[in-house]
Amino acid sequence: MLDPGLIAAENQPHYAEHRRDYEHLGHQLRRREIDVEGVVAQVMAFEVAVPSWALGTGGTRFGRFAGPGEPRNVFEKMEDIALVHQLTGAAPRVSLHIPWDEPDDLAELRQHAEALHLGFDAINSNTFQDQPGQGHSYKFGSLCHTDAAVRAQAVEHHLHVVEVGKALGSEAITVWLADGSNYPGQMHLRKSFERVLDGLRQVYAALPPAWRLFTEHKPYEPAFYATVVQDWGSSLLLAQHLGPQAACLVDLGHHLPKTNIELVVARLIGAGKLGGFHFNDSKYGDDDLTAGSIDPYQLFLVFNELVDAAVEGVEGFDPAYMIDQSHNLKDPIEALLQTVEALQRAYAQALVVDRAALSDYQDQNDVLMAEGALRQAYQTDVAPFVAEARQRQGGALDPVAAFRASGYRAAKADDRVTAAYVPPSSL
Ligand code: RM4
Ligand code: MN
Ligand code: MN
Repeated sequence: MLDPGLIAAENQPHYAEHRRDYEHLGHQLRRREIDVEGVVAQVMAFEVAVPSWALGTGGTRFGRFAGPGEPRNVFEKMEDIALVHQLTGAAPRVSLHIPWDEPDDLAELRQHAEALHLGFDAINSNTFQDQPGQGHSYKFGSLCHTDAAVRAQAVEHHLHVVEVGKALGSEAITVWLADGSNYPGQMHLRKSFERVLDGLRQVYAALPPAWRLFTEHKPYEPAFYATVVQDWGSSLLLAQHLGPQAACLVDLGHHLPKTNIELVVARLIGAGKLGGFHFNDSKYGDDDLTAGSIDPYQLFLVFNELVDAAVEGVEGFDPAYMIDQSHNLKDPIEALLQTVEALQRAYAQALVVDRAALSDYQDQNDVLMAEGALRQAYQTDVAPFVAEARQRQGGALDPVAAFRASGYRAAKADDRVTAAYVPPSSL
């Protein structure tokens, strides 16, 4: 963590200018009858979880180009996440991947998190890789496998993940399965789904009452012909069969190009089954790029659906917000600071939509004006609101500048000198 005085000193020379920008924006929006203080308060309340796997430099199957001062273990990753939270005021929880970031001593990790004022969000299972010493291979699937012994091992892993989560204070498990096939005929398409559902029923039965189980769909990779949970329809079927504690997780990168993701989100909200998000952005597939870097309008349109549901008070609407990115080129901390800002910005833009006007235009079938209501909000530069929300929570007016000025990465490059951390995504 940084000395709060350092953040204040970074903010100070820019404060007067920021205030002018903030007042000016407020003045503009008051003319549109927007509750400016309400928007800032809602941005301040926005929280997103950081994945433990995002703090080391990521890689592809072609290689990995590590940066200096990377965290070497989950304890150091938590330190970096605490810094992201300190600078943004919006990242108070971590989403762990098991067994990638499973510590030997769970109580010690929980204490470490508490000392850093961090909590734990949904915990992730991993049956897409074989682990050393494992009895059965997941080469041909885990919960969908034809061999009952493999399926039992995969169920056992999920039960273990729930136990780890309980010890840390998580209240949800995210299940993304690589299960699928590469060639027509390889896998029975209908029965493989039934086997997955059967396995998830066993996991569901072990959930504590306050827990949720998120099913995460993905169209392809590593299965290149047919993935068992390939789309939101399959995910919704699972969640509906499992019961009220199950819901669907939307990873923005898990859609084929040009999929209307905001429509997927609206459908899941309508079905009472939107469990949460893995935020990122994508140009082609599961690219895991910085949220808002490729299609910020789509991100805004997704948040527009979320704000719409919140304003309407849709029953049971309580999605978990998480990031799922791979930082191959950018400094992971800087990429996360940029990500949080992009999410807050999309949220603030959605909050300044004139909803009453939009609704009237929709009723009147005034296509141009309805679209214009969304465009007007999207084209509003809400950056001063987001900066204001950050600095009111002790964060930085410009988080990346404050991070660079702090010398944190250089100091860690000196401290974290043993063997470089190898992220699982490069294995
Ligand atoms: C998958 C999926 C999961 C994530 C892994 C690392 O594509 O997005 O959510 O846990 O990658
Ligand atoms: Mn994901
Ligand atoms: Mn993914």
